[in-house]
Amino acid sequence: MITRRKFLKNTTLTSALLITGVNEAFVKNNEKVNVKPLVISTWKHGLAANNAAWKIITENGKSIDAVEQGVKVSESDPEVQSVGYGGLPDRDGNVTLDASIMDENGNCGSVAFLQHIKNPISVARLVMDKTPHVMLVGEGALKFALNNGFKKENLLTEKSRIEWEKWKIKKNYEPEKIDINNHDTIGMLAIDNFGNLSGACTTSGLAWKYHGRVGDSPIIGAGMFVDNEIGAACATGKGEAVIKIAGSLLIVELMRNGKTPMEACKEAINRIVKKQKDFKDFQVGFIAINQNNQIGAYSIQKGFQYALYIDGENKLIDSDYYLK
Ligand code: SD4
Repeated sequence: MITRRKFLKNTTLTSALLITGVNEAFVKNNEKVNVKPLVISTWKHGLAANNAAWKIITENGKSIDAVEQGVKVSESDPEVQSVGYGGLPDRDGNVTLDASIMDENGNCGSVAFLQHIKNPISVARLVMDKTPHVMLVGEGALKFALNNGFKKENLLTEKSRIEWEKWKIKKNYEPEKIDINNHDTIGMLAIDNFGNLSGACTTSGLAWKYHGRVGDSPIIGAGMFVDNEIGAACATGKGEAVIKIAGSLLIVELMRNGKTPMEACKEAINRIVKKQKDFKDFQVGFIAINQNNQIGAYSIQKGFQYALYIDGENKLIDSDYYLK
């Protein structure tokens, strides 16, 4: 007889299969049994980020350290033009970054509209660990980073500068319509060997945005949210659309009310579809996990991918989507 596990191994991995509860943990006398660690993150560059996070998880590290170190890989990679160093600038040519992080105890930190710092996620972590606040923005966030030993750097790479120059000529400085191609934030969720959940989200935001624009990624509850009792979620795509429905909090609350991560991600996308008439013109994707080791992912448009590291394997998976 073919076991479910073998069947899954022999079958092309689709998100539809992954949500059926492949990795069930259960709670017995308040202790988690069969906890399976996992790392999940958005887009293809999530694969490299997952590797760094997984290393920490396998060394019995904490999920909060795993997600921080994981997304730092994308932030530091100049080829990833949607996150950190090398990110595409705003319409005035400034690379401005947003990031947030949240741990299993509900502690969180974020930075928004931060310039000149390559790894905003670590500044967000420091806001969480070292200040009585949750969020620092702009000049204040930069000052805080510099006071804590971060280096001021030019984040605009030659490649991104050239793209910006081309955009300026082509678009005549007209505000860009947010389309389905000009973003690729990394959001990452992880469960460690102790069954604890954490999340991180970091981005250079939408390319050619207005100077000073802040998206969903640093907004706790919009771009990312963690509740260790229930699960965690994060978002990618048009931040304005995600903020309007408080997307990540919505997903966690739907899971609290009994939805699986997949059902919850779908319902959040349905909410956008129902309330935002121009939904066909942009992309939003969500990923989510719960305390039963189930995962979910769903987007408006075709093309959203996520990277899942579980059972010692790191895979890129096509998300299911609304507009078929
Ligand atoms: C933002 N959500 O700033 C981010 C952009 C992005 O995948 O996701 N992209 O609106």
